[in-house]
Amino acid sequence: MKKSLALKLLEDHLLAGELKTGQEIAIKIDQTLTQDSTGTMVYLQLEAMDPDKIETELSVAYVDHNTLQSDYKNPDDHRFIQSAAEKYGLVFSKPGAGICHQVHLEQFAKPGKSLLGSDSHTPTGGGLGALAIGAGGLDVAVAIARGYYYLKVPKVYQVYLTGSLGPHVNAKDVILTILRKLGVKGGLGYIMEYTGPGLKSLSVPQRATICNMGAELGATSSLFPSDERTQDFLRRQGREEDFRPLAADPDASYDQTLELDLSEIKPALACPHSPDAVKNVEEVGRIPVNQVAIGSCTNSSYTDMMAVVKILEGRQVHPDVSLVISPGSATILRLLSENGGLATMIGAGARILESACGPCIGMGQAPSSGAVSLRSFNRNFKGRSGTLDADIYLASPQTCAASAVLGYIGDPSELPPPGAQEEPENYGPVKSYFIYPTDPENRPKATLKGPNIKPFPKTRPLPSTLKGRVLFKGGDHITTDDICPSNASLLPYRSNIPYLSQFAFKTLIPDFKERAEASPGGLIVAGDNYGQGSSREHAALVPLQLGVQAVIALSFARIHRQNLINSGILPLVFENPEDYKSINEGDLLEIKDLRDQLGRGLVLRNLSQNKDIALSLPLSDREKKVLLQGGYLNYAKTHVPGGKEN
Ligand code: MIC
Ligand code: SF4
Repeated sequence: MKKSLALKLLEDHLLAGELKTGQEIAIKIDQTLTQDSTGTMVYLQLEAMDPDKIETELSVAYVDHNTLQSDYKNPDDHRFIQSAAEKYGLVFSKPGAGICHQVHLEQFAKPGKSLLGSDSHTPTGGGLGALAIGAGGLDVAVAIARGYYYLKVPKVYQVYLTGSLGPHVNAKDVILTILRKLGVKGGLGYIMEYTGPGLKSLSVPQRATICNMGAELGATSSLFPSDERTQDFLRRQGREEDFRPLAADPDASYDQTLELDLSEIKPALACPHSPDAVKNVEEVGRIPVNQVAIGSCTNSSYTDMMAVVKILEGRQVHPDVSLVISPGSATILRLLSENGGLATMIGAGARILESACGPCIGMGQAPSSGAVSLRSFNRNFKGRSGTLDADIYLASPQTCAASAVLGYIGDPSELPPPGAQEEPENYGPVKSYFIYPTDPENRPKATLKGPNIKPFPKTRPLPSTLKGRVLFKGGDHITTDDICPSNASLLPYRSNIPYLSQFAFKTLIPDFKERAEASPGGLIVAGDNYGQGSSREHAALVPLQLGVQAVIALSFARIHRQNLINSGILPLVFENPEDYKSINEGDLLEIKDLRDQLGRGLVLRNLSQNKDIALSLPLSDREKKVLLQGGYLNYAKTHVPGGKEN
């Protein structure tokens, strides 16, 4: 069979299992990345496993999310992560180095290597041909300590590109157009693989933008081949030796194909409150805008920043607009400061932020009440900006910069084209923010924990009878931002699950915690795509802390489903969608003989309605054992893929 590149890379890394769609396999992980808001949990779990040495070729611990230091909590987390990196021999990337995905693309990701990251946008690395996957924190801790990661063999979705982008169009418009066509569930169970003659017109930073927002399609990963554009990028980054050509076999077979002519793509806009609520900018009319934010791991590359500079040159930010810009890395910030780009931004009236996630995760720059904020970011879920009633739109840096000048969401073609943006001949990557591992004998024996770093909640072995009330019934596409909200006041508590649990589901209902305390051992009922968005395992640990035993949904997002299993919470699926409609909040539910029935169809008795409901719980043998033992941590300590079983 002629193979896709995705299949080739999975095959190269296969440790156990069969490469058949839907089967669970274990793959070797070459590199990991963590960021601080998920990283503290990763390193607490790594400490609980306490390996003598790490099993990856390279593991990098970034600090880019919680960089606001309004008291001791965030800096204590940074110090803890640094001490864990030093103890276990990881590279520590200090705050200021930039956003993990941008920095990793520039300095560490390699074509053909596997990369697992505790952040859903890890597939950014697919832009240079890495097999890059986002996962929950515990999966990443296991990859560091044990070298493996389990996943279901995805199908492969070919996106066949022809043509080349017009002068006002950004790679962001490509992925927004794909989101418009396929929706936030469209990539579920797939690796998105980009092919076709249009490839050669796209640089690595443009490819990375497209792969980055593959996360919003729900895809397992996104992947470009490694070709002369990849070699060129690596040469400019001073690491041409990392280049390795990689491509699918000619005439490889794919499970699905989408054809896209890049020349036909127009400036696009994701409207509130979902990245797939996409229209073309020209379709929406003149929406006055109050805030424009440019940056994030999606669109903060050097060429993106220079497109913004060219639009701002000789112009002023509109009086009613606050324009904030966060360049993606220290390397980019330095280049902009050397070539005068920064001076142009400041001269136009932009507010320059440090190279970090910043407003993308609500770390500052919350919009005013009811404001319209236009962002070059990847997520516009309700409340994520820090202002519940703000309307967040997503667009390219070009559309953002033009709108900041115009005062309304405007098509960048209303201003003269900024011209093609060349990458610098030599990026001159900044290395001064990295702390590299020392010799094993010189490493510290202990980590440094501040008072806000609390132990993670203990998982429970599966009971034989599960009985509990429906604490909350939600609709489709409930995000991890709904389950465990994030903003500048909550992010400092990412190491403190008991505190965070007070805010569970706060964007949807005010009293989830009180409900959970009044009916211990409760359940959650939801519609399609439950747990979409972030990889944060906090969205499983918070319900675990509150005693939740199971979630019953029409379907689950990939990373969140695994996080639930890792935490010993059952991800149950309605066999018949009508049953979802019939269940009410407060109903008392029961499943008998759970341990014996696991992995088969389950019968749930709705005791309040005297009605039986058929559920399914498709599990691999490994997942079954993990649930029976009550969580992944203990299981992984001794498990060897394809080897002796626990
Ligand atoms: C996000 O963009 O939602 C985040 C914040 O980067 C998350 C990680 C987190 O919740 O800490 C992600 O994408 O996984
Ligand atoms: Fe950071 Fe935003 Fe990217 Fe998440 S999506 S890693 S918060 S920049």
